[in-house]
Amino acid sequence: MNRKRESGMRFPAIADFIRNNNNFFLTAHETPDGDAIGSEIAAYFALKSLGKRVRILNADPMAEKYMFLDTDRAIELYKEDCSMPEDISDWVLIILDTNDINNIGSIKDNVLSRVRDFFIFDHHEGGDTVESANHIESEASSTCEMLYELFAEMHINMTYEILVAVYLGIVYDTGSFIYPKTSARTFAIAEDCVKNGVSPNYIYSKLYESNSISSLMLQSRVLSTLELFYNGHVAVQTMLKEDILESGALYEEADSLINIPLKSEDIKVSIFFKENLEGILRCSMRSKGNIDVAFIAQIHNGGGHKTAAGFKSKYPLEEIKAKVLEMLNKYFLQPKDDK
Ligand SMILES: [Mn+2]
Repeated sequence: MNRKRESGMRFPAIADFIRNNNNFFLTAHETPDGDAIGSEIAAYFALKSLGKRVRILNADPMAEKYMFLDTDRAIELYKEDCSMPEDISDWVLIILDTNDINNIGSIKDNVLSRVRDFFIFDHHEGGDTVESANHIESEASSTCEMLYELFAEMHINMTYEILVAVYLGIVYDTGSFIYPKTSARTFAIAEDCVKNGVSPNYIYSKLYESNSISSLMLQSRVLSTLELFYNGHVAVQTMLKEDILESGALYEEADSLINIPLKSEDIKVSIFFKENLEGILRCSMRSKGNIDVAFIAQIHNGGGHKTAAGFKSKYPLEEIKAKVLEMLNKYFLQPKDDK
């Protein structure tokens, strides 16, 4: 991306898109995380303040812990009997926190295909081939960080509701200001949020101290599946449908379990296979240092960043596990089985 400060404007295309339209749908990637929800809420209030009509429509439910951001109860879950505007051809769609239109679930066929136009606003890698209108900055820490800077450039009044959503998205996507894309501007934006009333401790408690007992039980089950490969450098955890049902937890409560193995110094890659209640198997990967896991996701029609990526598997568990482990071969001299 080019941050052309000389020309004065960094976000001319999306700013025009916002100015030139009046009716907006907002969406984000499937199983929306803190940055996806934070982005939707921040964009919702910003667009509202410009007098726009705005609806947030997601393919998957959001985790309970994010609900406090949605003070207008604006986030809707797409269902077949959802009431859609009669003038939907006068509406446009902004896709946040993903640059892959296959990653927005049922919104693709039910909203994207029916609106007049759409715009992708994102910070993930792999957007080089995106042909639609878009603004993608793969070195930004989060979509929320980019939105803050867009709204600042558009002179939008940053209310508490916008700032609290922006702050939450940044904290989530930077792992509390420690992941590689955390920059001085990330801190500058966070500082402005805190100066204007956002409480870091309150957001911490919402994000990390609001889990249910059933999610704790799910965590204990998932951690018990831990397997190590490549001389203890690659961790694999697995969650099956039964684990969700028997713990009583929600699928989205497994969100952060992939980060646990990375707390061990030796673990360089953490892989998490998780099956949802419909039996769809997803592979998520996180890595440290110079290990690129995005290429594995891209080969399987997924996406993400160098150190955080994922895809939906077409193969059964054992088969896809073998394939993914094999692809990490080039990073590790040792054989994959630690026997
Ligand atoms: Mn993000």
